[in-house]
Formats: sequence, C-alpha cells, structure tokens
Amino acid sequence: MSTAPTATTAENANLTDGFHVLVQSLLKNHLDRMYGVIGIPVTDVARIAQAKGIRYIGLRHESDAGNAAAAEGFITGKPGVYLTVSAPGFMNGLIPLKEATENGWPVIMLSGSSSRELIDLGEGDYEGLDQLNYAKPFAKAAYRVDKVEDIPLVVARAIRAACSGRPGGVYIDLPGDTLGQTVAQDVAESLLYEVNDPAPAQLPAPSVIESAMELLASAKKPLIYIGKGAAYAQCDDEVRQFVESTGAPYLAMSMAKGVLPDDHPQNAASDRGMTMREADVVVLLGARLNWMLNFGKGKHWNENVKFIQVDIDPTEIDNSRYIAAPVVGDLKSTVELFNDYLAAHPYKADPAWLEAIQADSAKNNARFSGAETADTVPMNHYNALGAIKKVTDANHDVYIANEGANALDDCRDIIDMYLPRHRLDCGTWGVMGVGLPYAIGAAATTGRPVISIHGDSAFGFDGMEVETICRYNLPVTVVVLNNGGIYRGDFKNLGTDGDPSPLTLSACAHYEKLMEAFGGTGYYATTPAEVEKYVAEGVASGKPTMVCCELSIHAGKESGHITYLNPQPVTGLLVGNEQEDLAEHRENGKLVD
Ligand code: ADP
Ligand code: TPW
Ligand code: MG
Repeated sequence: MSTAPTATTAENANLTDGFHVLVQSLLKNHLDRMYGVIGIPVTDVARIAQAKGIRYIGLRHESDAGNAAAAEGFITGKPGVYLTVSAPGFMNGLIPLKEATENGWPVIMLSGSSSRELIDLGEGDYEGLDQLNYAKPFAKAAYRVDKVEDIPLVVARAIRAACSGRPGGVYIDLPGDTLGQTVAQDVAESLLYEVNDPAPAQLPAPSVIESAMELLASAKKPLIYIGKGAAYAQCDDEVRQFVESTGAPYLAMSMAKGVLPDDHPQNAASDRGMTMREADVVVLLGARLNWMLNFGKGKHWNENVKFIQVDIDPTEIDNSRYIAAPVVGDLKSTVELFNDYLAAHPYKADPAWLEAIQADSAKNNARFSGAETADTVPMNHYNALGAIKKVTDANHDVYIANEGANALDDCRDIIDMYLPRHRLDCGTWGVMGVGLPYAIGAAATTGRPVISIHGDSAFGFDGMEVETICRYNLPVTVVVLNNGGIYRGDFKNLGTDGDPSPLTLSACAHYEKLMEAFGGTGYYATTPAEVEKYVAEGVASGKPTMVCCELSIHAGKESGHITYLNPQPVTGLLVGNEQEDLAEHRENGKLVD
C-alpha cells in the first residue's frame, strides 16, 4: 500500500495528494468534524484533517464513531463523517452505517482499503477485503474513488446521496493508492466545489394538498402523529402552526419529542392508547407505519381510520396498509402548504375531542405521578427517572441520549422534552450501544450539556467511550440505572450448573469508578434525592460526570414495553416448573428464592 505523503521535496512543491484533497473537499462542504479510529492506511487522513481545522474525535470503536457521526447528522441535517481502517475497522463501521440508514439519518463513512489489484486477484493483502461490495447492502449508496482527481466529486456525490430523499448512510472506499496519488495543486484547487442544494425541496401538487386537507376536514377525531422525520426536517414552526391551527391532539414518536414542547396542551401522550383507538383521520408527519406504530392496523387503531401520510419517500406509502391520502414531499414545504391551505379554508377539530383526551390524561397522570416522586429505596426506574426529570425540567437545553429496555421506555415516558432534536435513542432498530456515541456526537456538535441515560446492560455495549468523554472533556453526565441485568436482575438459572441466568449482570457494580479511572467525577446514588443532586451537579459542572444508580433487582419488565414481541416456547415442551417460571419471569420478577 502506498501511503507516504509527498509534498515536502522541491520537485513536489506544487503538488498535493489524496489526503489533502479529501480534507479540502470536506472543508469546502463545511464538514468540519470527523469521528474515527485510525490505522493503516488512514492515519494521515486524520492527522491532516486535524492540521487543516477539522475537529477529529477519536473514539474507541468504529461502531461508536459511526453512531457519533449519525447523531451529528440527525441534529444538524448535514452528514456526520467517520473514518475507519480497512477490513476489521471497516466491518465494525458497517453496523452504524446500516443503523443510520434505518433511522433515515445522513452519515458518510470513509474507509481506507487495499489496492484494487491485490483485492481483485484475492492475493491476501494486509487487512484486505472487497469492501465496496460488502458495503453495498448496508448503505444507501457506496462509491470507490480510484483517481485523486475524483475525490471532490465523490465527496459531493456522497453528500447528495446522504441528504436527499430519505437520508441515509453513504460509504466511500478510499484505497491507500488513491490517497497517495499526487496532482498539481492548482488542478486540485480547480476541482474543489461545494455541492449545490443537496436536499432539494420537493413540493406536492396543489391537488394533493387539497385532497389531504379535505380528508382532514371530514375528521371527527383527528390526530397528528409527529415522527423523527419531522424532527430531522427542521420544520418546527410549520408543525406547531399546523397543530395549533387545527386544534387536533398530537402524539410524538420518541425522537420527535420536543418538536413541540411535551407540556403542550394538545399533547395526547398521557392518553395514547385511547387516542389511537378512537382517531378517525391520522396525519403522519415523518413517521413510518412500521412496528413502532403497529403497521397502522390491528387492535391499536380504529378499524375505520384513514391516514394522510406525508413522506419524502414515495415507496413508504402503502408500506403496510392502504393510505387514503398519500402526500409525497418534503415536510417543511408540505406543512407550509397545509398551513397556507388552512389559512384560506380554516378547519378546527371539535374541541370536545381534545377535552376528552385532556380529562383522561389528567386522570392517568394523577395515577402514575406518585411512582415518579416516591422515596422508595432501593429505587426503581420510575423514581430514579423522576429525580432526573427534576433536573431536565430546570434545564431545557440539555440533550438526552438514552438506551436500554425499561431504562429506555420509562425514560421516554417520564422525561419531558422541550426543544426539538434533543433526544437520541435506540431508534428504529432498538439498538443497544448507541447511547454514549450519541452523547459524544451531541456534545461535540452542540457544546451543550448531555445526560446519557443507560440500562446497565446497554452501558456495557459502549462503556469504554467514557474514556473518550474524559479525553475530550465533553459536558456529558452518564447515568447508569443498575437493576442488575438485562431487563431485571432477579432471574433464575433454569438449569443446574449454578451459573448466573442469561439475563443477570452485576447488581453491585460501581460503574462510576470507570469515570473516575479516566479523571472524571463519579457518584454512587441509592436514593432519588442523591440522583437529583448528582445529576444536577454533573450538568452544572459541564464536565465528565457519572452517576451509578442502585435500583432494585426486581425493577423492570422483560423487554420493557415490548414484552409482547417475545416469541413463546411451545407449551408442553417445557419440563418441570419451567413453564411457570417463564411466565413469572415475564410477569413480575419475584423469582429470587
Ligand atoms: P419514527 O421512528 O419517529 O416514527 P421514522 O424513522 O419511522 O420515524 O419515519 C421517518 C420518516 O420521515 C421516513 O419515512 C422518512 O422518509 C421521512 N422523512 C425524512 N426526512 C423527511 C423530509 N425532509 N420530508 C419528508 N419526510 C421525511
Ligand atoms: C445490539 C437486545 C434489548 S434491551 C437490552 C438488550 C440486551 C438490554 C436491556 O437491559 P438494560 O435495561 O440495558 O439493563 P433495563 O433497564 O431494562 O434493565 N444487542 C443489540 N441490541 C439489542 N437490542 C439487544 C442486543 C436487548
Ligand atoms: Mg438493567
């Protein structure tokens, strides 16, 4: 692999190389952060990037680098960029590439690779792999650049592919040979360009807007569902105007929380089940009818419900059911057109519908709020998160990264969001291992405080990034809700070997010591008052902080709110009291003898 930079000798004085052209191409497009793990053949990509003014954040695993970049993509709408070495680093980096594509977030993965002639003949190069072909199924688009002169073009092409239509992950394969190629500086300069309007507005036809709004006007019980596509599209004002002018209740998907503040009077979150079952016309704003919305059918929905679906991707329409009013367009333009239409043809939902939801919500809130403020020790997810809520309610601009099962679902329900694009979590795939990388991406991108809330299992997937947080002195407060296991810590081993159950982890762990090991501040909390105090201190300090929260090993449900997705072993194939034990596992966790 030829990787030596060349521009030091007199004869090369007017030359530049692939390393520099790549960095200049990124900077020309205002991509001024890069996450990664270096090694052959990309070490000097990172060095030169840093030298030229790109902020380089070195993480401890390529998956984390990719996820940090994805967080930046979601928050800013510009692709996050990450860098990996060839073969093994490349493969570690594929997972976040696919995750970002599933989430619809723009990222660009740059990976070094071997010379084509060695790969194409299968000669067995150091960390050799036919990377372009491996990347294709995991990426929205994948390119290899073989000529230094093509680097500005490939960067532009990658930005456009990442950002246009439904955003996603784009792979750029960088053979070491290409990085080492030289070109005259003035030629390279002339080739650089800034991509022109990478995510063009896409306006639906007026007749489409009219049909959609006519359907809305026929609604007795309308509902507006806001998804993370709407959060991503940065159309917060347009969505607010639409929601408020219609007077319809709305629901926000997890990462759309904060597009409107969660304490908005039209938020139906506390009466979600009833609202979904009764709504007769539902406007989907950047939310897919995938598993998270029960595919838009079945007992969770009114059997006569009609959908108005706004999405930039035409193939999303009819994904899982008939759509009465498909509206293909970008959300910002489309909701603006809705608002224009409604200004001329006002529509107001029957206030009795929202009032009924508000009355139900008040009852539900009264029923559940006690759990969030209880002093119970050992703690559970509710009162530990209730304590964190006191801090977030006093600091609206805090970003939240969140992963786990109960630690995820209960956090989503308990912690209100007030600002858009401030909550990042396990997403469309429900992935563990995204929490700390998202926290790092959010902190590096915005400079604002982040509270990163993890179940103890989830934390294990990305915990080493605590070192990265300390090394870059990022304003992240890491919270581990330790209930001693995956879902809970009290499961029995159904066999006889005396090992811990497959779900059991260390209930007595002091995770905060990991933060102390790298120079941050660690706290161990056993009461809600301590959780509130320590998290507040972490946020106020703006310094790497970690709070390990001791929860009851009985706290939590199997798979959190999605227990029903677990397939069941066939009755009769279980022996002894296994059937009963499994049922109990899923129900209440009173399994310690
Ligand atoms: P959630 O998980 O919050 O329900 P999804 O990720 O399932 O959200 O859905 C987001 C949808 O938003 C995707 O179908 C995507 O195509 C769409 N989308 C993303 N950006 C835009 C945009 N600018 N305009 C319109 N639709 C968009
Ligand atoms: C990459 C499967 C879903 S949730 C979870 C796992 C392992 C951990 C839940 O325990 P945690 O939270 O974090 O302690 P809590 O509060 O409920 O106890 N591998 C990947 N992704 C997923 N989703 C899994 C495994 C899983
Ligand atoms: Mg746990």
